[in-house]
Amino acid sequence: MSLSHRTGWFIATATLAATLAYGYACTPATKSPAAIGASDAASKVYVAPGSHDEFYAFLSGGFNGQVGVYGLPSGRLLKIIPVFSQFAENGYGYSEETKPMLETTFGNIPWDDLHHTALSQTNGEDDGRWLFVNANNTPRVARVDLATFETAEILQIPNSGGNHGSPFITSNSEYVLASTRFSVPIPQADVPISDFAKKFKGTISFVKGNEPGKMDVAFQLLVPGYNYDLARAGKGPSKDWVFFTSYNSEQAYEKLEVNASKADKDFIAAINWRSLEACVKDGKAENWPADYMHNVMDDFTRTAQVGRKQSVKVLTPTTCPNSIYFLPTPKSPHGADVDPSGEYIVAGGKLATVIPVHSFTKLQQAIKDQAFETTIDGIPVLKYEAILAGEVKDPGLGPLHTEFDGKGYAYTSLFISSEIVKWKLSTWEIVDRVPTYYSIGHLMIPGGATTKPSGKYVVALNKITKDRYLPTGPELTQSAQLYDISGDKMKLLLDFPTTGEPHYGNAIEASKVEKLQKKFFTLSENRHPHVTKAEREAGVSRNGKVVHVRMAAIRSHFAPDNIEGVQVGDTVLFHVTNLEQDWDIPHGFAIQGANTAELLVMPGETRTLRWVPKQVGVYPMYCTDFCSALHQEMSGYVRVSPVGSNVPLAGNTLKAQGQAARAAARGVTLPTPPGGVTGPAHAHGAAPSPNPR
Ligand code: K7E
Ligand code: CUA
Repeated sequence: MSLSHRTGWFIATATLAATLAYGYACTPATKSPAAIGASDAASKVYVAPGSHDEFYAFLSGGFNGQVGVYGLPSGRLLKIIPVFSQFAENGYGYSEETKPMLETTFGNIPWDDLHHTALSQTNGEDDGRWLFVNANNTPRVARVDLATFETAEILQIPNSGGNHGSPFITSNSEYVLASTRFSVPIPQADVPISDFAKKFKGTISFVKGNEPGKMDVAFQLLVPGYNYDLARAGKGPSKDWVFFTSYNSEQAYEKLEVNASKADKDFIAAINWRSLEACVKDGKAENWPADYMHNVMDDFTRTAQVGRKQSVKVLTPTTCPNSIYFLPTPKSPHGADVDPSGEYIVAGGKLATVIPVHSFTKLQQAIKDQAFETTIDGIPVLKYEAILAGEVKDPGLGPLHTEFDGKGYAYTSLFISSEIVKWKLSTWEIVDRVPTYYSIGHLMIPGGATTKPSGKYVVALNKITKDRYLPTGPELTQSAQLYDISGDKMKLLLDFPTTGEPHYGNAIEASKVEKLQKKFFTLSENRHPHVTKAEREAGVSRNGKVVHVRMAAIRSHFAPDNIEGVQVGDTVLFHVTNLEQDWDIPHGFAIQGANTAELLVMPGETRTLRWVPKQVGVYPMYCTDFCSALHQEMSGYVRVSPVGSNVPLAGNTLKAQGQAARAAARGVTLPTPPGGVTGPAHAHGAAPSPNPR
């Protein structure tokens, strides 16, 4: 590269770095909602009461560790799915059944940072079965089942220091990708940080994702100690390849802001996963010791099972040659996105003044021609000019991410200049640009990551909200914006607030997901060890200091609803089974002084709340979900006696009532605990009506 070219880069970089450091430079010219009349825009996002949205949008929650589910075009929030963080609303991560989902080799981690989403694909199209998401901080990948909208499985990623370039997916869901953002000693070791260049490495992991309950790290590729940022799998002709951006090829380990921004170009790593697979098959991978967990929600006990794995298959660029190439890419690239045809690989060089686009055809030719600049740790570096399809000139400041409409156009987010630019693939000319409010990160088109984007809307996922909504103190809601892209010009239709900080998201035609919906769990299939399948099975039992309460919940009572004989310091486990077999009838459970969350129990499932009473007294418990006209009656009491008290353990279950009745018939008087909790005259009545509606 010529000296003047270098100087140009340097000046551009210095300006951009200053802008990055001192805040976003955007000053919107106007606050008015772009060039479309307000009522026109309103009618385009109006979904009449009782009607459904056309798309489900799954937006990552960033620092809340959750996924927000929204309807598009209305922007209505439909659900929050907890994945890597505890969720007070339904007791996820607090109940005994769900706590193990958050188990890692670092212990139970009740929160994480969730950045990206990837819908499962068949033949390059979203199929609506699963949503994969990443945990950035303590590296993990999770599978959310879109029949239940629940986290079904979490796999920890070993040999990783921040799982950012994840969980992008190959076109038949063969692999879910995971790369380490921070290079670390691999395997982990006590080494001086200044040994970075010698000892620190990156890994790129290929996770088997297409068999429910069986996620696993199929193999890892050891790569130079850079920061691996984002990824995309190829499609069509490039479907056997994956593309990862990297930055910090300078291998800086301090003051990265300056020291990792020096080189003109960093790299996109182009990796042929078929060739890696073949190397593994030929026995070229080494088994390295590793320690990572795999937590699976069992479909029948509805309890998470924790598995621990002790080794991982590792390949290197030298043990598996011709499987990885570096594509020089200006400058500290962030996003790497592949167009629907699979030909173009678009980089978001966040400090670059152009948007570089690589050609898959040229890449293949360059490999054939050995058009290599150099080789790094066994990885050929291809010549930039040999692989470049084109550059989008003057796109704006801070290009990050690109999505596609399937009609030959690409849409790139520009963080610093707060805008989306629309440009034409193959001519690279910019055809439109719109402001975003403000500081857009990712953007998302329904199906935009697939071979068949819908091309109707683009959603801007913004970092800064400022004046867009009523102020709410120092912390403002995050902001998404919906633009109509069906015509030549993008039109802003709607702002809607989001939970957490959405990084990426996916949207899918509602019809693909709607038809898979599970309405309740089948009670007869419930294999929870403490299930109560009918009221007469409810009961209380003691095992040392542990009291098990098998409790039935059905409109509008608990059985038992009076419990005596619990002592201060006991661990009381309320195993609450919801006996309902109907859609949308959860019951809740709370007891005074419980220092875990409340439970929300879906029809047919069992959930357990742990309660350790600290003081004597009589404590109310109640249903927290307004389930019926007599919901307020759905309550009861637990009596707590001092340690060593002779109050017998008893609950007023049908079983207890039956025993009392049989004893009375034989002329025997059973010892009745104070309060008469075994008395037959209880409000449940004698007739065991299992399902009063
Ligand atoms: Cu926010 Cu994908 Cu984590 Cu870009 S990342 S903005
Ligand atoms: Cu059950 Cu309210």
